[in-house]
Amino acid sequence: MNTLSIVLPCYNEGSTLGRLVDGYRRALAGRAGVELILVDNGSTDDTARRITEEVAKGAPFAIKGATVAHNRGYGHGILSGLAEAGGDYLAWSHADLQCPPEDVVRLFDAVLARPAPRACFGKGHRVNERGRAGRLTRLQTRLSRLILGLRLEEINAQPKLFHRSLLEQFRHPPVGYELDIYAYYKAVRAGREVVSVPVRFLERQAGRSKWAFSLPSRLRFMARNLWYLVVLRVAGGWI
Ligand SMILES: Nc1nc2c(ncn2[C@@H]2O[C@H](COP(=O)(O)OP(=O)(O)OP(=O)(O)O)[C@@H](O)[C@H]2O)c(=O)[nH]1
Ligand SMILES: [Mg+2]
Repeated sequence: MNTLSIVLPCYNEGSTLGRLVDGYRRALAGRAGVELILVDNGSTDDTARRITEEVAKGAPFAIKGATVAHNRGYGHGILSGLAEAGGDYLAWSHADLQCPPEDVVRLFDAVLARPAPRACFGKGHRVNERGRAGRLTRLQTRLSRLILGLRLEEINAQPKLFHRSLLEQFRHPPVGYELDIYAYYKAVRAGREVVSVPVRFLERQAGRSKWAFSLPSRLRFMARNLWYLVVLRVAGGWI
């Protein structure tokens, strides 16, 4: 049996954590060989306590917590969770109720249905209209083609899922949001088949965006993304 570890990096998601884990309890009901890893990514709210509570409640699958004492970024949180993962296949998704838990299950099945699942890179592909955020995503796709010569679509769409052999190729993964493009880029460079499933990126239900809360913050995010594409262009073979 192919086993799966799902990492959810949680940064100040205490208010919705119970609902998040309940969603996974429903989506994963009846699936064997799955573990859920909830990472408290140096949160300043009650996320750590909520994770402890959810782990104590248990689930019909393996559930555990991981802790990052001081926040160093989204990517660092995911990597900390992956370090604790025991599954053959590894996945991550967002922890703020914007990414339906069922997506991970559908993606896992889509990857396993391919002739060579170990050589696949699974990802969500957001199909709902997302206004300005959607335009930024399309711009990012065009820039990645221009700078890297690769067609990387819907780079930040969740979930991401791949065989653990790809993780062994991560030499200098970034600690920020760039981890999504890094993993995707590594997979495409390694000739992995990209398997996409259509997903909906839901409206934020609580709290506020950690990056898209003002025009300067959006511009900073874009500039960082652009910079990282250049980094991959120059040093992609070594990192
Ligand atoms: N920004 C940020 N997010 C983190 C971090 N660690 C984990 N996350 C999680 O990453 C997910 C995405 O962050 P968001 O700020 O919601 O970004 P987004 O979903 O792309 O943007 P919105 O549509 O504005 O919500 C959330 O579930 C966060 O809890 C971190 O260090 N920084
Ligand atoms: Mg979000």
